[in-house]
Amino acid sequence: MGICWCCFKRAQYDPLPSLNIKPQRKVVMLGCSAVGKTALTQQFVNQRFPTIYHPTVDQTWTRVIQVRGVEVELIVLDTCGQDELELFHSRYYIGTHGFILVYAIDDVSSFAMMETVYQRVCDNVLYPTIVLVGNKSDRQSHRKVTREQGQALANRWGCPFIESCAQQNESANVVFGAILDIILEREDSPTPTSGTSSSFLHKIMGT
Ligand SMILES: Nc1nc2c(ncn2[C@@H]2O[C@H](COP(=O)(O)OP(=O)(O)O)[C@@H](O)[C@H]2O)c(=O)[nH]1
Ligand SMILES: [Mg+2]
Repeated sequence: MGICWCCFKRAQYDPLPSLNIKPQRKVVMLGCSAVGKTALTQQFVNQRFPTIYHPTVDQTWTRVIQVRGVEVELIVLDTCGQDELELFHSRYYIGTHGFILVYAIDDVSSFAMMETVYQRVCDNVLYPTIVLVGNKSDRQSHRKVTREQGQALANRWGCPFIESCAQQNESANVVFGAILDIILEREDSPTPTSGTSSSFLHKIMGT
């Protein structure tokens, strides 16, 4: 059971002994199958890259992560993929704080699908918090979607854009760190804006 962010911030200054209750935030991995949703999730929660490909049934994972000096239990719902959009369940958006939309840079149809998935999210959530991820950045010689195309889409949505390689642990940490940072940033200043300027992303990208 999570506690709200305001209670948590108050608890930071509370002299009562720690109850070791961490605030929880939930994020959902969305995108076509085989783009690397599970690989990114596994790299983040278990520090390993899966060697066998299993088309995923929806699975939930958790990991405690420290962002902005705060320990948060991040719940990650790794979905089976939205190749068929009727597979867009209410559990994808009910109680969800952030959405990680993943395509593969070597698969143009997975990039095209991002628009449809985004619309589906927006149909159900007002001002959703999103990070757009172009995965498989190691497959440069097979690249079908340019970095500029990914960035342009993210600019249009007003969300951060990251190219990742799920084989690298650091890459997965950047993706999940970014979404959590934006979630917390928006909770601190809840006025919705079209753009998102994550200080975490500015820091990691040196901007
Ligand atoms: N080269 C490369 N392969 C990846 C990467 N991420 C995932 N894969 C491979 O892509 C396939 C699908 O990955 P998976 O995570 O299961 O995709 P999902 O269906 O979106 O969950 C698997 O064979 C993975 O090993 C990546 O960053 N680089
Ligand atoms: Mg999967």
